Amino acid sequence: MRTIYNDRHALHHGKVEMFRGELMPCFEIPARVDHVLRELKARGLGAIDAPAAFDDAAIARVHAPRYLDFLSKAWDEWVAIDPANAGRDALPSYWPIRTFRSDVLPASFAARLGLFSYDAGSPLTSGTWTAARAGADCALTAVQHVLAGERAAFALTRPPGHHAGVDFFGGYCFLNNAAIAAQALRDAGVERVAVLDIDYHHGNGTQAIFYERADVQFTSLHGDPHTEYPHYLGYADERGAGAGAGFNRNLPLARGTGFAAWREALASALRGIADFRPGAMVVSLGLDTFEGDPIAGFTLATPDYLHIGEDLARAGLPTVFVFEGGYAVAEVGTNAVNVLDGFMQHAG
Ligand code: OKP
Ligand code: ZN
Repeated sequence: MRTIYNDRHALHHGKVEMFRGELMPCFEIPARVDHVLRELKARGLGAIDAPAAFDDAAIARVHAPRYLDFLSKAWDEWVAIDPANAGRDALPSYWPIRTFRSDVLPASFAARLGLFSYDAGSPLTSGTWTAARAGADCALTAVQHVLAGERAAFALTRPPGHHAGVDFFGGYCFLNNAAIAAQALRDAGVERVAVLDIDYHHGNGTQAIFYERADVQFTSLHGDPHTEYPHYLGYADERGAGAGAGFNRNLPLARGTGFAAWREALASALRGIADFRPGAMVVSLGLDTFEGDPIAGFTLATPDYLHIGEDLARAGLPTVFVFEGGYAVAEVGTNAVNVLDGFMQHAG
């Protein structure tokens, strides 16, 4: 399987995130991708290519103009407030929750930082825009290879994307690479696209982007939001709305779920995807379902990821894999490549 990778991911390197009232070192670090890249090379999984450069049009198909405008200029604004800001990340500390206005863009940078985000765990850094933008190019390039007839391609990117919505960042995510990939497949003429999100955390951004659409079906397996981040979305009764009614499916699982129950949920998810008869599938590939993950609660083991790849291959669809979470840094490479390896062994 071909991998699309760009080293600009490392330009996004947050220092700290807010956790239990303290600023803690970030979990989402460049070394995550370094481990995946090393494992791909060690196991000779396939070509590792640089992304093509796309203009902003494909990204603007998913994200709002005022959000992209904000994000692309945010670091310069942050440093203009105080030159000392060059040495610290920008973190929001207030948000326009219910009853506040979000149509007015305040002059205050801090106010707009809150308007375009939903948590204090996603530091905006000097290289965030460059890294996220290169990640979107990786996803779009992976799409091109699949459109050209390759069975599958892997966008090895960070920061991740599935929590980012039309006009907000959060959950370490800034541009929604999986949504951008799905929309690009649609725009290239694939009539129905399935997005399958197997990250531990519900892909609230991807769900919201496609919630009222029947042409992109969203299915997610994740920790029950009653107890797990992102808490405010990802419940089983969210089935889509309007034209999208019936095209959203959430399979929340209790913290502590092991591979047998997880795999049954995956089988159910894949049956729903088959019923949709998609022309292609985008997989939000999070590896934070691993038993050793520091911020998640399932108990999947390293060999289980080979079986996940096998099950995904048996869906028989052209598949774009997009890297999402996975914070057990020493093991994330083996776990990710196990999925891709298992897939290729059963891709037929
Ligand atoms: C991003 B992705 C844990 C609190 C939760 C946000 C988690 C974002 C996960 N300290 N922080 O879905 O892997
Ligand atoms: Zn996650």
